[in-house]
Amino acid sequence: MKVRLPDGKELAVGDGATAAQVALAIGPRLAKAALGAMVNGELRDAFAPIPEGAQVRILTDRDEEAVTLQRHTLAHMMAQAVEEKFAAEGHPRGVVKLGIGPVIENGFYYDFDLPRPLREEDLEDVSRRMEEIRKKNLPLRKYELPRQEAIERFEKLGDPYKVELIHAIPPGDPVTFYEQGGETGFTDLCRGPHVPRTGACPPHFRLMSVAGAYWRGSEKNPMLQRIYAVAFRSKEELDEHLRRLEEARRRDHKKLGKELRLFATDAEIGPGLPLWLPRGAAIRRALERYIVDLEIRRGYDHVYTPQMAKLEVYKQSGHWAHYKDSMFPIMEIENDEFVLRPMNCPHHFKVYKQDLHSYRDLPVRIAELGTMYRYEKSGELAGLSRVRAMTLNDAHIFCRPDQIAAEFRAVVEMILDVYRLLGFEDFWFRLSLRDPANTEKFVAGDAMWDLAEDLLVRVLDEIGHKYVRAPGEAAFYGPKLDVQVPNVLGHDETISTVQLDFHFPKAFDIEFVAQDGNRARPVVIHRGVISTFERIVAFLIEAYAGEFPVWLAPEQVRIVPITDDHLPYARALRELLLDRGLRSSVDERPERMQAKIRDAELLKVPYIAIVGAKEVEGTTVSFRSRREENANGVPRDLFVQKIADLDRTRAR
Ligand code: TSB
Ligand code: ZN
Repeated sequence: MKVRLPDGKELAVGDGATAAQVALAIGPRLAKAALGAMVNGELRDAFAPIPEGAQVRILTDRDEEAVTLQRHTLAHMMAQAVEEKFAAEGHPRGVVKLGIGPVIENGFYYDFDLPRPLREEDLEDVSRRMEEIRKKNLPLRKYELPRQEAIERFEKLGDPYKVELIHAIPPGDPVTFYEQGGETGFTDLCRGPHVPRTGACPPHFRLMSVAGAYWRGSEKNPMLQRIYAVAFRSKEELDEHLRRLEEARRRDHKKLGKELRLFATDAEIGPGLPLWLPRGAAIRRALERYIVDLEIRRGYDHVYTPQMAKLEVYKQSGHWAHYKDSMFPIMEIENDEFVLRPMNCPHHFKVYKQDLHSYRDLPVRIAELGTMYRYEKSGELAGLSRVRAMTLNDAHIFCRPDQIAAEFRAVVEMILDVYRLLGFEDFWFRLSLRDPANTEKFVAGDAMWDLAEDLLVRVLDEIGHKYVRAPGEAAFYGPKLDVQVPNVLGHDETISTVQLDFHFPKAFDIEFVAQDGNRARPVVIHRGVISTFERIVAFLIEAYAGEFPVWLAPEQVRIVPITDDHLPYARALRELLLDRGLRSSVDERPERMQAKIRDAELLKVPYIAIVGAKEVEGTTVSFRSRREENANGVPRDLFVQKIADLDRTRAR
């Protein structure tokens, strides 16, 4: 048969030749270096038979794609090392049971059922054993077993997990195994792909942690021990990754949120239900004032509506049919059923419907800092960034079809203005569309979906912003534009969202009086600009590493009197700042000045005003700041004005 090579040439090989045999037909040097291949654009290992006429590119350790093969084999090597370790400790064969061991971003993990919990030292030992296995350069072999034989084999070994996995393999698919180091080595049920020998894996791996993980992610199943590891092709990449992790740990909003006294969670209140402490609340209030003022200036009408409603309205909206899994269960009183709202939309529709709107009134933009409740699984909760009680910077824009483009554009421009202020740079647009293969997740109506998608694409092209399509990520009621902002770890989070909706206006019989006097349907644009205050504050804590600009800092000035004699002057300065709406405090503790300064620095207060005899005499302030050079003897009024200016202009 023939295969096609990257240079366009054809190569004749035996029928059913494997990737390794193709490499050999090209040349012995390549055959030695081959780790796998890209076959018709898909990653395959050296054992894979190549189909007739396929496009083949042999991979060596110089190819980035090969790292996936290496990580996968490292996962097997880790399992082998764990088996060897427990055997060396005198446990009988079969006591180590294996769950799954997949490749993940930057590395791999493996789940184990073990006779005892793993400790830090165990990881070092496992890592050493992996390095030995790597140096032994054990060859890998792939083989297939009849399903029944495979099941019996694991039943004999007393491994219930693998038996379950085999049962989950679709009928007709082969049950395949990878073995390394012969029969006395290590064998695993596995689909592959892998490198052909353990020595082809890089030594640049690191076992990071052990964590509990339920078998198949369900609390009903036994808890296994998951070892996480990272692996890279070069030491530089590994070091860079570890450095980034360290930086992310330093900035982690859960850690900083505690240290800086911003927010807390309490086991008795419940998971995902954060308490905003005074300092965190100050940040949130500054953001709330900023965004509400901005929206009022841009033609939004702000409202307040309740955080619960009758179930009926969420049946009417389709939330109950399509969003029930994310809702808290029903509350019953006086023969009525109520739910906590998971979204604010129905409330805003009812606000719109309080008046009869003519075509001249549109667009009507109803906005709210809307508090809502979503049942997120406990395993998915993450500090402030994924919670169960949240307040969204929400709005629903009711507009005529001929106004969609302009409104959509205005929202995108507002998003860009806000991002400029906050300093977001590496964001990207995700056009979240319906999954055509899974339409029951979304409200019916192909025509509506097509129309809405076309519109979004047209406006995006007009604005000239690049976007990435994401099938399956749409809201159940329409396609949306999500703005993805990478966090310190480089993971994208959805901050803003703009959603086009032709569904709800019909479901809620929302109308306006058209020019010809007839009733017509407006279109609704759902949009959130700064996301929920929970998510944005989590994000900003990490982006700024806790060092908030003056306008957001919980405490803008810490006033440090050198001795008690200077207390009255310090308090007077605080009054002056208060008069300008600025946040400060006087450190009245009987501590040394240096200790007070250090504590203010630990709280990342942007300005520390030091007042002593000289300052009292000249009505001045001396300050320290991470933002600029320290200064002595600054006239008091000038200092207050400086802070007021930084606050008012929201300087970064
Ligand atoms: C924009 N009905 C629309 C609204 O009109 C809506 O609720 N859209 S949403 O479901 O996409 O949620 C809006 C934003 O809330 C998301 O883009 C995300 O930034 C934020 N968000 C969603 N779930 C959570 C959560 N569990 N914790 C914190 N923030 C969340
Ligand atoms: Zn909405």
